[in-house]
Amino acid sequence: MPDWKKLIEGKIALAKRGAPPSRAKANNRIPAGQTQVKNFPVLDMGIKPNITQTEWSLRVFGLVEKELNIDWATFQALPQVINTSDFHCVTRWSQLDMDWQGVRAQTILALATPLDSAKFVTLHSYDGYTTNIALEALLDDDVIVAHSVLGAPLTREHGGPVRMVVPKRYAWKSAKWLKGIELHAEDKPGFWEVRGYHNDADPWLEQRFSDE
Ligand SMILES: Nc1nc2c(c(=O)[nH]1)N[C@H]1C(S)=C(S)[C@@H](COP(=O)(O)O)O[C@H]1N2
Ligand SMILES: [Mo]
Repeated sequence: MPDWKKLIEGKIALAKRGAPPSRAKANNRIPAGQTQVKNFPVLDMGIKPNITQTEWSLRVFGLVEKELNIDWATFQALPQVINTSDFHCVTRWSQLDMDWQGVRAQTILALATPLDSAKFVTLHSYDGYTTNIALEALLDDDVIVAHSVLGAPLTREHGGPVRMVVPKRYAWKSAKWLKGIELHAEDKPGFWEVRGYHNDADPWLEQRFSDE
């Protein structure tokens, strides 16, 4: 088992360490306090669940008209898109031009039909991780339930077989090893959000911590 306390403190220290001169770069794609990388770092809590395509399924539940349980074949049969976006981690790296391939979150949510009372979402992962996001933010065109990136299926370390990708938020909102999308009326802070990370996490507003 990972040493949770050490991992959590280490990660917060990384994210809080002295910011480089805080200004968005001229090309306007690297938000303030971020540095561009090209090696697609791996970040998580250290549990990397090994889920095969056969074992994988995605449950959409809570405030929906129709609860869904999507298996691999059903997922592959849904309309597939490629959306290229930039990926910003609160520990200060950004990787540009990530060509996420999969199904738009809005496509899956439309199948479940959210009730009018549904305003917030918890994403659930196979490693026990959770993160929260406003339903409206998940309905953006660029939010992808992804199975591939950079021309290949997602590796286990990057959240394969399937992860969420929310490009307009810091990457902790992009749940790896996705297994559930739960809709609520009230907001329910997730794993990092209860540990002081910002609820909204917009990298262009530098919403890193709720106390900043
Ligand atoms: N299930 C799960 N998803 C997760 C995490 C995690 O620990 N568990 N870490 C988050 C964090 S903090 C980041 S920065 C990104 C990193 O994604 P990557 O490892 O593919 O770069 O995954 C996010 N999604
Ligand atoms: Mo992160």
